[in-house]
Amino acid sequence: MKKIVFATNNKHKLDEIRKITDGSLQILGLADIHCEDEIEETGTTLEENALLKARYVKEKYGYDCFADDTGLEVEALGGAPGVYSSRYAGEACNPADNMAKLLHELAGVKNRNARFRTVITLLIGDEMHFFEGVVNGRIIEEQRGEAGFGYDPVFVPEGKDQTFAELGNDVKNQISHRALATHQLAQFLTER
Ligand code: ITT
Repeated sequence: MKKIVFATNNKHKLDEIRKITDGSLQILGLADIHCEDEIEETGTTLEENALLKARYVKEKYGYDCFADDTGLEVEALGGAPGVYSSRYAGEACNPADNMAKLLHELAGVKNRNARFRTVITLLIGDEMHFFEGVVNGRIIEEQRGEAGFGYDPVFVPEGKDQTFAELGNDVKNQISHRALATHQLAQFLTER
């Protein structure tokens, strides 16, 4: 069976793509190839960061590889925090700090439109492919819900009244930005 590496240490992401591809591909994580390096995300776009990670693995280990990057893009903030979502409130910050900063920046702002965007970069043979998943929604004024991670407690996806954190992982994983991008990748890989 063809082997491909997903340049992540995140077990949830690995489980998700393995489920979607339903055993038709052997998907290895960084731990499976004994890569313990911290691959720095120095890019200024999601595309660049995903490419940096995939290219690192392809060049150092020779495997076909894909990698992802995700950001929350808020319209009234010109697309911020975007590629800097995980460190919006500073390098050593946590999701609570990031959400607090976001709600502070949006205090009194009427336009609450935002979107989550995931980009996956695939390096296979000599080819490079990009896949994108987007979920539009809005930032509410307080945190609601316990599930999920990151900005989930303040993000209500379009067509719903509850935040991602209130909707829970099962619902979120069916409609999320990451799921949309991952499904496109999975379809590409399984048809190939
Ligand atoms: P990697 O090790 O795979 O790079 P990461 O935590 O950096 O994991 P991402 O690049 O996917 O994760 O996402 C960057 C940040 O964007 C993440 O730390 C969260 O703050 C936020 N984020 C990403 N996906 C999210 C989601 O589904 N719900 C809420 N916040 C999310």
